[in-house]
Amino acid sequence: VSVIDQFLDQLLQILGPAGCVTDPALLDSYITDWRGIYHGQAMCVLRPSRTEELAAVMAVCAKAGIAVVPQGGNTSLTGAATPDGSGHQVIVSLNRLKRIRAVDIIDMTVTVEAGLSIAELQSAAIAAGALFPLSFAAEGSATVGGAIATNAGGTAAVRYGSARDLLLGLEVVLPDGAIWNGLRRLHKDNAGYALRHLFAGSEGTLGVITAAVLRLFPAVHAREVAFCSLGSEQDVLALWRRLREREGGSVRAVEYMSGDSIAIVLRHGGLRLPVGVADHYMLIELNASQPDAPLRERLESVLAEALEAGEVIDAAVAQNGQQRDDFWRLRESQTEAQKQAGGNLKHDISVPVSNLAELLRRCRAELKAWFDGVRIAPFGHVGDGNIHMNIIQPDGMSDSDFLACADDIGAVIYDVVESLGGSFSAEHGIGRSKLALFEQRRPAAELDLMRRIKAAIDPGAIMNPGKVLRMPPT
Ligand code: 2HG
Ligand code: ZN
Repeated sequence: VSVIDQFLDQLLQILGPAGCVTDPALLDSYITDWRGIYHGQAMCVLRPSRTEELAAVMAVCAKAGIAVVPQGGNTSLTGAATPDGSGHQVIVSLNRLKRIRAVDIIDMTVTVEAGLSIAELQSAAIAAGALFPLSFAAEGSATVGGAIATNAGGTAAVRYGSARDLLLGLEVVLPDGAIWNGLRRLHKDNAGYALRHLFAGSEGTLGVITAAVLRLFPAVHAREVAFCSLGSEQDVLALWRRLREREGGSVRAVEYMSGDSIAIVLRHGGLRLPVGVADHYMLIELNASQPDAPLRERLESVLAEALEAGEVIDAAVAQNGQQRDDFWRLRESQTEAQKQAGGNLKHDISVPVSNLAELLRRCRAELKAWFDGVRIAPFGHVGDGNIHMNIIQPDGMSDSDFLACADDIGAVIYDVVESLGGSFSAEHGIGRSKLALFEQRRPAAELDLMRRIKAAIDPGAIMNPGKVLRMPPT
C-alpha cells in the first residue's frame, strides 16, 4: 500500500465512508468556487459530524503534512474555500456539523455548529422569539463557520455589525488537532487577547471553526421598506444623513444601486422597477420590535422631507409583504444577474462614509476616461461606506480583451479608494484573488505581523495555504 492509501485509510477509519468522500463525481461541487473562476483538485472531502472527529483527522493531516482547505457553503467571492490544482490537498467540509447546541433567550445567545446555514440560524432564532441579524444574498447556502471565518457583513451590518460583532465565543480545531473550547456565553469577557477575533476573518488559515456562540437580538415585529430614485451621488449621502438623524436606531438597511446595476437586474431577473428610471437608487428598510410602531408614517415623513429638499426624485413604500420582497429582490439579485451578464470584475471597496459620494463620482469619471464602453455597475451598503464597484464586460467585447484590462481597471479603482482613505477589501476578505493587492496596498509591518501570527499558530503551514498571506517556503 502506498503512503497515500495508508493516509486515506486512517481518515476512513475515523470518519466512516459517509465522512470521507473520494469518488471524483462527488468531489465536483467542492473543488470549484461559486463564481466558476477557480478549479482545484482534492484528494478527498472530509465530512466530520463531531468536533472530536475533526480533531482526530487534523492530527492525522498534521502528521502527514497534508494541507487542509476548510469549506462551509462554498459561496466565497474570493476563492477562499477552493483547493489548489495539485490534488495534494484535502477539503474539510463542515456540512454535517450543524447542530444547534443551545438557544438562550435570557442570555440572548445561540450556540451553534459551523455547518448550519445562516438562513437556518435565522429561522431557529425566529422560532425562539428572537432575531439573528446577519443577512446577505448567499445566506441560504453560506454557513455560520464560513461567515465567521470571513467576517461576513451584509445588508444589516449598518445596524447590527458584521459577523465579528455578533461573536461571543468560539470552538476551533487547531492545526495540530488540539481543540480550543472558548464557547463562553459572555457579553463581557476581557481576559487577555481576544482569540475569537483572531479567528474571525482568518479565512481558514489558522484553524477550523467548529462552533460559535453568537448574539441574538429582540425579534422584529414591524418592517417597512422603501425604494427611491435619486439624481446624484451627493443625494445618496444626503438621504442617508437625513435618515440616520431622524430614524437612527430603526434603520435596518440602507442599500445603494446604480442605474447600470438595476438595468442589469431588470434585463436578467424578470423584475419590475417601482420608481422611474434614474442614475441612482436606494432601498431603505426600517424595523422595530414593537408591532404597533408607526414605522410607515415615519418612513413616509422622512421621504416627504427628502423629496421636498430635492434629495429624492421618486419614492415608493412597499404596501405589503409581497412588495417588500419584490423591492428586496432588486437588490438581492445583483450578484446573480451580474454573473449572467458576462465577465464581471468585483471590487469590494470601502471608504469613510463621508467620502462615499466622491468615491462613486471619481471611479465613474476615471473609468470612463480610460475604458470607454465598460459597464460600471456599483451597488452596496451605504451606511458602511461599502460599495461593490463591479465592472461588467461590454456587449460585443471579447472575454479575453475584457480580462486583459482587469489589472488596469483595478488599479484605477484602488488608487481612488486609497486616496480617499479606504480599503480594497471591505467585506469579502482576501482569499486567493486579493493576495497580490494585499501585499501591494498594506504596510509591510502589518503583513509581517500577520505572517508571524500565522507561523506561530500553524508552523507546518497546512491550514488553507495560498490564501490570505503568501508565506515564505518552510
Ligand atoms: C452583496 O452585497 C454581496 O450582495 C455580493 O456582498 C457583492 O456580488 C458582489 O459583488
Ligand atoms: Zn455586500
